[in-house]
Amino acid sequence: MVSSLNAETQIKTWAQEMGFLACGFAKAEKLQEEEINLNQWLSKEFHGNMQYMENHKAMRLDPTMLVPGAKSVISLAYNYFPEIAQPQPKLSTQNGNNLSNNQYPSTASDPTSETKPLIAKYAWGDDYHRVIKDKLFVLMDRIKNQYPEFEGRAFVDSAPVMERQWAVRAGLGWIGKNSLLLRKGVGSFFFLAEIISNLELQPDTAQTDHCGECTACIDACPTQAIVQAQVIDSRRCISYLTIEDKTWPKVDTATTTPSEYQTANSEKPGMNTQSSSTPTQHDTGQWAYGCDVCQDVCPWNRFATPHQEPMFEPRELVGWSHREWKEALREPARIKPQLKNSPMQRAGHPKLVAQINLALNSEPKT
Ligand code: B12
Ligand code: SF4
Ligand code: SF4
Repeated sequence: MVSSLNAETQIKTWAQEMGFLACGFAKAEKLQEEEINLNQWLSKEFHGNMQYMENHKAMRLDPTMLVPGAKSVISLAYNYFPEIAQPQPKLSTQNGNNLSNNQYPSTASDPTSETKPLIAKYAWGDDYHRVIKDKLFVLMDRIKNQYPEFEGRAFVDSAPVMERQWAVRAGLGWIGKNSLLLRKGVGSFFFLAEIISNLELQPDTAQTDHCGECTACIDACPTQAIVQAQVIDSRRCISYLTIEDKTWPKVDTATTTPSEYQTANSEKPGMNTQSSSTPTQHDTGQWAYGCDVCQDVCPWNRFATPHQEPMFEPRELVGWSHREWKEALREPARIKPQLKNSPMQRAGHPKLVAQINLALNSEPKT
């Protein structure tokens, strides 16, 4: 049946039916201003050892080089905000002041509960790359059925695409001071994805910035990784250290206590744990995989509502107590099945185990 809706409304309706939180369109063209910022970011080595961020720069800045004939970027958001909360560490500002209660969103639960490894919410369920890509393929089939001239390619955090910049242009939200895409009335706990296509679609209007005078994310970041509004020095970011940096933690922590760990690292050239430029294990604290602090404190995330995606339901390990983790570490066969199809596999098993040990030995911040 041929629909009477125009292509833009039709695609947005399908996206909504398929569970996407938002969908918008941008003209596929070179990102001019972003080029300067990307170059600055790379020249300051804020990407650490994420070598892939240096690659394919021309494609990263210009979707028509990635997908020849591209006319539009269809930008989509998919919610991953969970219904339940893991106990969070007590958050404090850079000055050591505890954040007032009204700076805790509804997700941040009892800060005094026993120490357990914290896992970023995005990684609680099945790997989003697969889950969302499958949905994008279904959406592309529907578009193709109705618009046979349609050609396109689907992306989810998997290619040189500046996803947040496209989401801004497509009117999905604005880039917060924590550098994440925020959406009014929603927050930031969603993934971004794109279909780069040859369809000419009417671009949406970019939203204005609604951070205002707020600096909660900058103040709460445990490692001062937000070096200025919207700019992350990945080398300091717990998310980078615990997911991307294959040289972190620096020693085999499986048998090392936090104080031994500090001593071992301070003896290594270039790894003075007291240095202001290198985060210490105390900074990663209870975070064993990823970090949500700059999102948990964001007032816009008080509006987050739980996702409806069965594949993002949390694995058992998210709820393990301190004791259960200790038992699992003595019996690694218990951990492996928990990691099947999990985004946490990105860290690799030995790195993950080392980080779990660190987290178990860390004191909740007071
Ligand atoms: C590399 C990367 C990281 C790195 C670097 C983070 C970063 N902010 O760049 C690390 C490993 C630290 C990371 C962590 C996380 N990530 Co990440 N990451 C990416 C990835 C693959 C590329 C991002 C990128 O291009 N960075 C390069 C910089 C230069 O880009 P940029 O920040 O947009 O650059 C702008 C600003 O820095 C600014 N800027 C730079 N210099 C200057 C200078 C001045 C003067 C000014 C004014 C501005 C400015 O302008 C730049 C361009 O316009 C994207 C997926 C993708 N392909 O886009 C996911 C992505 C951004 N990550 C995502 C997520 C979920 C996370 C985490 C929340 C995961 C977690 N819980 O642990 C954390 C959040 C940390 C944080 N606060 O950013 C989501 C974000 C969804 C959203 N709502 O925004 C994405 C989009 C993946 C996805 N498909 O959903 N990530
Ligand atoms: S993810 Fe954590 S460490 Fe990284 S910028 Fe946000 S609060 Fe800081
Ligand atoms: S915490 Fe405040 S400054 Fe940071 S992203 Fe949220 S609204 Fe913007």
